[in-house]
Amino acid sequence: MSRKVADVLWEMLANAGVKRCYGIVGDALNPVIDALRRNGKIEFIHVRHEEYGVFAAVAEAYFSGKPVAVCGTAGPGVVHLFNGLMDARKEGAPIIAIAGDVETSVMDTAALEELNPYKFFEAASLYTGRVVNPKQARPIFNTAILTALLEKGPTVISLPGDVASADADTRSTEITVPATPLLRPSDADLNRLVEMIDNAKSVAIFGGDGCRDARDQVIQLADRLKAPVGYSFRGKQWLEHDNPNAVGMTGLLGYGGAYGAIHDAELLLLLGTDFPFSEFLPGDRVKKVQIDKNPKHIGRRTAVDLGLVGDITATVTALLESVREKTDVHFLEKHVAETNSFHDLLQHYVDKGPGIKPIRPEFLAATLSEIAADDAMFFADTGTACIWLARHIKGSKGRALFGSFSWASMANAAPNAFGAQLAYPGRQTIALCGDGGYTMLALGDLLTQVERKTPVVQIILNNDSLDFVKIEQQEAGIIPYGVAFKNPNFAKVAEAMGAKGIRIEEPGDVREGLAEALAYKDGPVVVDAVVDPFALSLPSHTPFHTVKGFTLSLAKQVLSGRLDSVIKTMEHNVRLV
Ligand SMILES: Cc1ncc(C[n+]2csc(CCOP(=O)(O)OP(=O)(O)O)c2C)c(N)n1
Repeated sequence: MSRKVADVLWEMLANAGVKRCYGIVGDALNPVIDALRRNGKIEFIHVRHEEYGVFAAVAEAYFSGKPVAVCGTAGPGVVHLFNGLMDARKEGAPIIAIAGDVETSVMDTAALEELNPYKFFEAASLYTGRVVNPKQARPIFNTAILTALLEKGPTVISLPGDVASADADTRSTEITVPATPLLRPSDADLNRLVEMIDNAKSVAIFGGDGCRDARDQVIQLADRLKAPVGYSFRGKQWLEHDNPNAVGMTGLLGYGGAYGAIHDAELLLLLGTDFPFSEFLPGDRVKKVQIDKNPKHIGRRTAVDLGLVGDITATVTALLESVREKTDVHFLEKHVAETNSFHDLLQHYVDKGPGIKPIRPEFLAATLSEIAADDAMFFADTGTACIWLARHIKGSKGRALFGSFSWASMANAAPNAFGAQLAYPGRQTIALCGDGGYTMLALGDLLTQVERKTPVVQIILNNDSLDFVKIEQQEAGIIPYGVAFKNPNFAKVAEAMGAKGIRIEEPGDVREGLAEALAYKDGPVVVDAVVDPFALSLPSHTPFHTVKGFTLSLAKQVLSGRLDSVIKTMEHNVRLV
């Protein structure tokens, strides 16, 4: 049989390091999947929802740095990929989406399932190629693969069935991934930075995902400068653990002395971060230097005094050659002490947890962190799970923490953990899921995990509500509305679907229930944790309007006869301070 366009596709993807393709096939993709089967080097992961497949691929691609393929067909199946591809774009995961397209003979005729891929994918995709002629195959596949890998994001290959099954025009399926160049500022710019640092009485560091490979260098720099180190959610896993200068996070999920440190410093170094909450960053009173390998990040969240383009590892390594050691530890010690006292405060519900019913999520998360493996991979749904991950799950050299941190989609955690389990079999992959998120997307694909016997631990924070939104509404001074629902017993549902189900209602059962889940290796586990729906969480630095709004909401609820809920909220949270 002659080589088809679809054969070239898989051969090139395999040569670029793709190991898996997640998705759902049909119509235009039938010749494509037939070629995948013939090829034999790439595993097809048949999911029940295309979006689930993309979230799984995102976790694999983000952690492995290798490209991962996803597929959907045609119009509606392609549409289901979109939210996941936005996530890939925001989280920086190299994903190549193969989008089944209508036959070339009916393009632009409003055919059944027809979708203009250029328009549709514009917001998500870094590159979209539509293959209408076999001669385009090699250059389009090459561009899609390299763009995804080098720019770290999603690309789309829109492939009509007739072209996929046409004879290929090329014999070559080689793909050369260029080596990453060393990227750092010029010596003159580095000298300016050294001068600013040497002249500053106090320096703070705030780091993001760009510090991923620069952990040792940043910690060394912080040590040299006696600088407290705060971090974004994406920076936490690289900069928090085993770092005596760590002072926590700022922002809505914030904790510790990070907010104080970055506002009180004379000079702030923003390293590899595009932290989006400008209101939590200092204004003109603090001198700011931002270093990022993406020039578009410089100065967009807060005005900076110096912007340098460079990879954090290369730049900080160069900096360390000439920056002078500081000796005054006063500033550092103050903010580390503040961080320690905040940690004590956070321990309140952890320590009291065994005696409080409904179960406090803080206690659940802290217990999980304590008993999980040193190389466990944790994933949090957007929602309150993020708060507990940020504040109570401890990172380590071998651990991984991930979520839809920059795109902030619901329902990412279970598919993330599934993808991570396929990529890193044997490691604990643990999803902290919202009940809203789990029932939105993850439940159907529990069947995929069951079929594959994938030992993913998914812990559902069963609070009968879209709790995070309830908090948002309270903060805005709105009476919570449209956020309550009734859940089934998820453990029973899981058992009925062929998974292991564990329901935890008693605080005294938390440790044992979680340990049982982590020890189970024969397939997926669903832990149905009935947690306190009033486990309200305020950020470490709460802007005035937040407190005012929250109080306002309570007042409005009293006036509208919802005193019971007010009392419960007060009862449950006043103890925090
Ligand atoms: C796909 C999507 N829809 C809506 C939102 C807005 N949103 C953010 S958090 C949240 C609530 C999440 O509720 P749940 O999953 O039950 O978790 P909880 O906060 O209760 O822990 C919503 C609706 C979103 N981020 N993503």
